[in-house]
Amino acid sequence: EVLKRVAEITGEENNASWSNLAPQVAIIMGSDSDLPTLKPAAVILKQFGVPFELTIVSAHRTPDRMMEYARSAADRGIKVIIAAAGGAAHLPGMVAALTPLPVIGVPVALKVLDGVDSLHSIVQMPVSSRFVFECRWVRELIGPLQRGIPVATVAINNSTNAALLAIRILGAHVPLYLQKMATYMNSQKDEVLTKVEKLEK
Ligand code: RP5
Repeated sequence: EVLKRVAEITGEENNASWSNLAPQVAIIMGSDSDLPTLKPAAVILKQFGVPFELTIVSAHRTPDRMMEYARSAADRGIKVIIAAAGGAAHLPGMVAALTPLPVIGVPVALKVLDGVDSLHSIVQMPVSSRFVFECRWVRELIGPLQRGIPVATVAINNSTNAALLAIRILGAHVPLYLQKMATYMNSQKDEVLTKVEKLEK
């Protein structure tokens, strides 16, 4: 079912050749209505040849599934989680609280509030430094600056950047991904320089 979905959104009939590998990135979202927003992330991961899985995990509607999913992710070989949600977007923060893996949050814009609610829900992690520092004076000294459970939040609806960031994180241990990232960056540079040349002609 998941493979079918990935094939659907990446526009390819057969993903078996690469998706048979153990997924390194997990793309999860609060609802299937988030799927169009996550499509660019899936396309980028596919383009870079990064095996990923993609599914729906709702913090509010399937809390038990969310806990099970987040707690088992690292043991299943997942290295980075991209979590997207809209509105009261608690999924990325809750998942980050349940796994030591890096979590990248994608705020999804809904029809009201233009996604600012989602952005603030994801970026403003409210976990107190109390859990991190046992010593009271250290807590009081740096408490306001320290929070403890980070979510690397990208811009509203920007799942492309979420995927690129995930690949950079993986690239710390996989030189091939760094090479591919350098090539990707060069192609962006060339694209701009071509436009400059055209404009200045
Ligand atoms: C969030 O509520 C989801 O991430 C989605 O962005 C939003 C609306 O969900 P649906 O009502 O479309 O299922 O949990």
